[in-house]
Amino acid sequence: MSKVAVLPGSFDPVTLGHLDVIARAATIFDQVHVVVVHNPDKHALLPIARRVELIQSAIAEAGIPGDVRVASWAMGLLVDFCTQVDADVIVKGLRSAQDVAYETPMSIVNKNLAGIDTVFLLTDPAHAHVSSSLVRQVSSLGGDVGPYVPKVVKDFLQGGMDPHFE
Ligand code: COD
Repeated sequence: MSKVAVLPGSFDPVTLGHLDVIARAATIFDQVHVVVVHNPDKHALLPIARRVELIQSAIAEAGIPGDVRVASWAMGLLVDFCTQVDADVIVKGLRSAQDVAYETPMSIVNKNLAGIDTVFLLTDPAHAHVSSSLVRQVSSLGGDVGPYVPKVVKDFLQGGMDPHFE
């Protein structure tokens, strides 16, 4: 039976840590829906549509195989998106005990709301220190974000944008 996963985040912007989790989820599940959701607790840098484009380009650039789809969701609960795509599980990445503390209540609430489990993939240690907020900070201060993000994101943030993004 085909297994469908939803991989949510704010992805502002998508990082190499996110991309690694997406690639690994694509080897485990038959269909992966990466979904960009606004996180009201975070000050946004990029419009949602731009984040979707950057994820799509990063997936293509990395040659991630499998059925990976990218969408955004602004219609309320994440579990409603999960129902819409008939998902079996939610997938999240974990970097630290802090992530466990942040993700655990969301996982329990999503289970209570819709009976859907959350599967956690441990970060690749090479990306354990990487976060979108770190990237936003380094970028805003003129530093090199190359070690933390896909090339398409680096190019976008550092101004050498593909005309596709203009
Ligand atoms: N390595 C591995 N994993 C990583 C890395 C890394 N370097 N960086 C981030 N991750 C993981 C995060 O732990 C997270 O699992 C995922 O990638 C996305 O991270 P972010 O930072 O882009 O996204 P968040 O944490 O801001 O996203 C939070 C959501 C928007 C998913 C959440 O707020 C949500 O589900 N909102 C929907 C509203 C809802 O339904 N609420 C009720 C239920 S709680």
